[in-house]
Amino acid sequence: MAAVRPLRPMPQPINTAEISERRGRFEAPEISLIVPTYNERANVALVVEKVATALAGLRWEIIFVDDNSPDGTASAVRAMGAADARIRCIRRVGRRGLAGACIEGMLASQAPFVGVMDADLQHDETALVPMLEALRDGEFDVAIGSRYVGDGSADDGFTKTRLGASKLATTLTHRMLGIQVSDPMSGFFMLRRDIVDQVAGDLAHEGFKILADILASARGDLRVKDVPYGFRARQHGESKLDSQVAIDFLGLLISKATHNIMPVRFASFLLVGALGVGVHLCVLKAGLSLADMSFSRAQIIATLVAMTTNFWLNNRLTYSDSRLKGLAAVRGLGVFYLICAVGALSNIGVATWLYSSQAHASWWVAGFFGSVIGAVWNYALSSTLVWKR
Ligand SMILES: Nc1nc2c(ncn2[C@@H]2O[C@H](COP(=O)(O)OP(=O)(O)OP(=O)(O)O)[C@@H](O)[C@H]2O)c(=O)[nH]1
Ligand SMILES: [Mg+2]
Repeated sequence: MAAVRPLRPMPQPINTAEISERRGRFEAPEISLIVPTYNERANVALVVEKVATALAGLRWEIIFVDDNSPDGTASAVRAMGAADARIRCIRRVGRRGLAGACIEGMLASQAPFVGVMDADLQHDETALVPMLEALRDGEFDVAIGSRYVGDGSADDGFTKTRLGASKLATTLTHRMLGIQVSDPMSGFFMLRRDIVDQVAGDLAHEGFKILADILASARGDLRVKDVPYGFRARQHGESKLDSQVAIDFLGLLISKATHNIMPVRFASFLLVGALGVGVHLCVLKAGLSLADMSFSRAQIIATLVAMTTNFWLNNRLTYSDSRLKGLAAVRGLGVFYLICAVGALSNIGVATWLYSSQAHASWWVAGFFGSVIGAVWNYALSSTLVWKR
């Protein structure tokens, strides 16, 4: 039998020794520290200074991943990189998101160990060496900077409300994802680079909680070392934490609890939809009781208000990375009304058929599947026609 001719010439094995001989010797770093930034110009030089002191004598690099900050963070980083090749900047244009930025930074690393740290100096850089030591001898896969174990504390960095929210999020993560680490909400951690390669395809790019996602995606297979540290107050600039982070987090929990069957964005879309049902009922009640309207008039107004609220919330939260503004938002709202109207018709059509004498489904099965069809339709078409993803 004739040998199959390869479509492309077979690649020659890479001779790394020859390459370093030809180009001069540059040893790869042992650790890459990924620092996501958005409007952190005033902090980046301080981060480099503190990290350089903490990691003195080690082979390190810092990769800042900046989402095109309007304050010029990326150019500040590049200016530092011009004088020190250990400082690099990935500038992402037209995209936003802390988790996505961390994933890209980690995948751009050449080092066997990658760490993630915020740019606002809330994380204590002196914990980096103990983290690295925990990983080096192979006893642990992940080292987590923890505020809730041993000498760790969150007192300086959190208000009482923020501490309460962080503890609630931790409990939800423990219960829903079965992750039993002390601080799964931590944005300060280090792990082996090859673990990132293994789970990268399962990680959600939306949201803030990349560590919880990595632990959930590895399905409990990682050996974790807690490294206590004191969480500090933000040095300069403003927090980027807002209501979108909360909805992204709930979306992530639902997505991971369903083993990625439900995408994070769809989970957020459903959460917004659930809020819309609440809005609908409140407006309906107000129309009937306060304005003395007929049921059908109150129902029409409630439907329009709920659809408009849903559009606004989805535009701010679910699709914040492709948010529509001005005329594009008005056009988007019109298309959203149309999609929802067809979604409602398909919901009613499917449910009625299931409940009919041909299909014999019980009322709740018919109602449930009708709603699922309507929700999937609304999501699929909104994603492609309104927010054009
Ligand atoms: N690349 C990128 N970085 C981001 C984005 N949002 C936040 N960051 C960075 O992520 C880090 C954490 O953000 P913070 O706003 O400090 O959030 P936090 O620490 O959870 O909240 P605070 O305790 O209120 O500071 C900071 O270095 C931010 O600059 C984003 O959309 N893209
Ligand atoms: Mg912060």
